[in-house]
Amino acid sequence: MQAHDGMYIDGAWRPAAGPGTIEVTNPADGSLIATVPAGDADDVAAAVAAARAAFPAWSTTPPSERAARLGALHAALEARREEIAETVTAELGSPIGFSHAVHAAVPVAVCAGYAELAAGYAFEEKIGNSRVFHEPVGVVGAITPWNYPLHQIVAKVAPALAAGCTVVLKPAEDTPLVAQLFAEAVHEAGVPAGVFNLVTGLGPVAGQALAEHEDVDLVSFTGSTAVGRRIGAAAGGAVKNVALELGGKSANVILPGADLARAVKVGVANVMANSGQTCSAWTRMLVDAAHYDEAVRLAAAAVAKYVPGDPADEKTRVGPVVNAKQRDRVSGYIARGVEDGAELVAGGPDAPEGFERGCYVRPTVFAGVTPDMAIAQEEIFGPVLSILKYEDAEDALRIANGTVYGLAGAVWSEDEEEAVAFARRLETGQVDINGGRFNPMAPFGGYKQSGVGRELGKYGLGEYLQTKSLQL
Ligand code: TXE
Repeated sequence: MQAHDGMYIDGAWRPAAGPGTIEVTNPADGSLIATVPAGDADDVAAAVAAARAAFPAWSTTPPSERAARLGALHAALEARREEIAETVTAELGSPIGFSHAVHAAVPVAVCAGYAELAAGYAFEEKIGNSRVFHEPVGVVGAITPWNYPLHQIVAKVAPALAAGCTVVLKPAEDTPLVAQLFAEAVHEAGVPAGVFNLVTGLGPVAGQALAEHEDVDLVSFTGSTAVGRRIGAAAGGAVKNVALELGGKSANVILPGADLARAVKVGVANVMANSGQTCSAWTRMLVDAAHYDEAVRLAAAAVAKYVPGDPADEKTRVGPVVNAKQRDRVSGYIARGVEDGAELVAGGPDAPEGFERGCYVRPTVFAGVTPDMAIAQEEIFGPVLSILKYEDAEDALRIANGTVYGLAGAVWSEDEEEAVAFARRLETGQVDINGGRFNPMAPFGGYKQSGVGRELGKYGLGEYLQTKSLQL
């Protein structure tokens, strides 16, 4: 696959400061796809300097003009949809159908939403005798993961640009190619030099240098809780703004009387999508005692349809996980579930037959899971579903809220109002009611250790603004 051998800094592709490289591999078979430069602190410094120099002009560019650039960026991404889907399939291993429907389509929709929002946003308001201005925070350091690689880039860069901020992006080392495609689209959209900059590199080197750079005003990070905690602590020490989108262990609560067949089918699909590498995945299914055995039977039947396959094949529904480290981590959790006494209904810790060469994990369902087990508490980030039994609604609530995370969830009931009332008591940032659809403009973010701040829509834009009041 074609790759740039430099960094996109100040409107041009420039050679990296050092000689380091990152090999990008296809997790389906381990083959080398491309090599990109591994940036270091010098590349980060050059990118931050470019972003700082571009800030005065971009922050005072009329919002309508910023919106026009976002509209052009949307068009440039739209034109690359095919290439985006193929690139994500190659570097992440996501099935091509899912890459088209989600990895390409969602960021395009989010970008369109921000073009519209930027044009109409009230950057100034009047409160009594005060004029209140919402002003851009400054230079943003965006650090993104590999699981929804373009979506996570767009969810940070589009609102930052709409707000009038300038950006340095450090994408995940597993998926730098789609980030390069994004930089091409930014360039084509006529976004002025220095407003957006890309530094590919390793987390502990380029990522850390960006997070700790003293001329970065806001760090927006999506990734593991361990790294997020470090970034949050460093930002706190430097009195810097920070937005963190971290892990999850979301509950799918099926209340008695719900459409069980549909709730289980959608619940299984939710966990298998993207090989379970979704921070908001409903990895714990909670079912009442009377419907429990039937739910387990339905889940076993549903997961049997997720046969591992070649992600480039249109018919494949589940591909590999992103890399060998993730594969070993996920199969380690599956082994741990068995050791802890959970009942393996489908799948297991070994690689699926015929797929030993790639980073494949067997789609797995556990029954007999109790809330204290590691597989019910920790983020696995693979195609692994745990089914837990609850006694009554209060018990379901206790189990659902009984983890350190609070990112997402689902509630199913024949009575929508009952589901809404239950959802209001979940300690979590978003809940899907009876399979409600993803809304790219609704706020997304975590309660508890799932993060700080919100992404998407006007709340996402607000993260990149600071407020000034003038009393008249
Ligand atoms: O994440 P990392 P990893 C969770 C998921 C997964 C686990 C590990 O449970 O199994 O994290 O994944 C950059 N300073 N999520 O190891 O390391 C890194 O280069 C600054 C949930 O891939 O957190 C990448 O760009 N940056 C999640 C980004 O952080 C650093 C998505 C994420 O990588 C850094 C991904 C450092 N010291 C994983 N170290 C979600 N919330 O969706 C790494 N990075």
